[in-house]
Amino acid sequence: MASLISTDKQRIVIGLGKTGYSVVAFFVRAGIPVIAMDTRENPPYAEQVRLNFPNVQLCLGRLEVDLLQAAAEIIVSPGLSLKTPEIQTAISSGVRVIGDIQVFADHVKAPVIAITGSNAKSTVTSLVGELALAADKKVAVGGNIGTPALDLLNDDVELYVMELSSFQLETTPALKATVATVLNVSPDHLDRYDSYLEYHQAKHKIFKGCQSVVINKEDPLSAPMLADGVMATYFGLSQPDLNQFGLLEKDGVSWLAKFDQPLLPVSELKIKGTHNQSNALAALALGEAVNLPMEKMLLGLKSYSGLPHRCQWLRSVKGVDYYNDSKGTNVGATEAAVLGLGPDLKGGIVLMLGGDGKGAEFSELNAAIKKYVTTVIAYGRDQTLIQAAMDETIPLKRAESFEQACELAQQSAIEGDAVLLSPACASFDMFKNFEVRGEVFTQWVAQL
Ligand code: UMA
Ligand code: ADP
Repeated sequence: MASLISTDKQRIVIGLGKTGYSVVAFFVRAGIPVIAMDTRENPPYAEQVRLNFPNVQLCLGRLEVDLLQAAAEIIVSPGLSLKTPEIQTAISSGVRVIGDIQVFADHVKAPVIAITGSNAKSTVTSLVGELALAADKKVAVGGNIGTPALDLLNDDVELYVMELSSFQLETTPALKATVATVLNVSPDHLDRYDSYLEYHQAKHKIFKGCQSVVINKEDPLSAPMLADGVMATYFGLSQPDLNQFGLLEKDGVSWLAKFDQPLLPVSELKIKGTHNQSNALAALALGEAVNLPMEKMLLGLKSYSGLPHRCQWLRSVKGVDYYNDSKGTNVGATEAAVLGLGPDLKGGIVLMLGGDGKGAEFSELNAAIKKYVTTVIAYGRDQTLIQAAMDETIPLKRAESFEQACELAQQSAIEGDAVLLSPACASFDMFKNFEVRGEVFTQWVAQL
């Protein structure tokens, strides 16, 4: 691997979380000198670096501009914005600043499926991973979904399926994926970006140098400007045209289909909601782009039961279905969950909304809520913003704690309804992360 890196001059890795540690380990393995920096005195992986790589210089508590300016290259972790003044100074001095995904792209030898989007990234990434396994591929799945990209690099791997966040794409100027997709774009992370446009532009870096693209035909913001020779496949919930995946009605049965070819009845999917039909179609399109055989993919698709915390059905109590969609951390996700689950319910949805809205505009939920939601339960830090944004005709109850929100939701639901935790917010005001929020909800439902 060392031969691929042209200079032996000092790299600086900024951030000692999961990503930073994986980058330090990569450079150490390649024999490249590296300094690890973090704004924090005690970043999560400092101890592991001291223990495993005692020769790596640590620089903690602040970013040293002099060192940054003298570096051959800086590799920034996704949690830190490029707008950080010290990083800006280094960029102005002409130092190349990239992220771990660019290092990965520079060294990867097998085809890469690259997946981003405001929502559905993890679902589609894990699903494509399952489809590849069903097709007997040696597949590695990682990126924003959990395992840092550089930890996946291995000569035995035949296919990489990568979930990429806008934070990771910001620092990836030339990904050169085999196939790339932006599944959908709706506002998120507006506490980090100056504008929606800036966030959109970061997402679209995924298309740089790719061989083929998969486009959501229902979301114009997902479509790139295409260079000649780049093959495009489309997916969406309407009847598919040539080179498109979509839904086909045949003898009263709804099928996932490619053009005029029915592939699998929708009723055979374990993952529920129209948004998940869209996710399944996207996954098939991505798999096909790397030549996974359709028959094998359909076997994988039928057995895929989804990830926890994503519109996860928990149980039914007194005719009320409880769903954990704790990963619904922005307005677009919650809108999809409501519109996805609503049509199949006998009654309506009691929707639990709350947490840290990251600057989002909650009023964008009103249309979906009016269609399917009987009561909104607002809780957490931004509950006043949520209440102010909701249409006055929508019954809304405020809760002082998460437990009270659960109780109010239970009391508000009648037989045939669903209680849906899909907060449209990050969890950090009350919980360590969305997983803990989902687990607390799951436990509360279990004891009902
Ligand atoms: N930090 C500092 N000082 C530093 C460096 C980082 O305070 O010098 C802080 C950041 O502000 C952030 C935290 O440390 O709050 C973690 O940042 P990091 O870049 O070290 O994060 P990692 O542990 O390396 O995890 C990252 C992704 N985290 C982020 O983008 C914030 C993980 O996605 C990803 O799984 C992992 O790399 C492996 O690729 C998490 C995430 O929340 C799940 N992603 C966002 C999302 O999905 O919405 C984008
Ligand atoms: P991400 O990794 O992008 O956050 P996930 O697959 O974890 O995506 O799903 C997060 C949430 O996004 C789900 O809990 C659900 O509320 C919503 N969601 C799932 N599929 C879609 C879709 N196709 N379009 C919009 N929102 C979706």
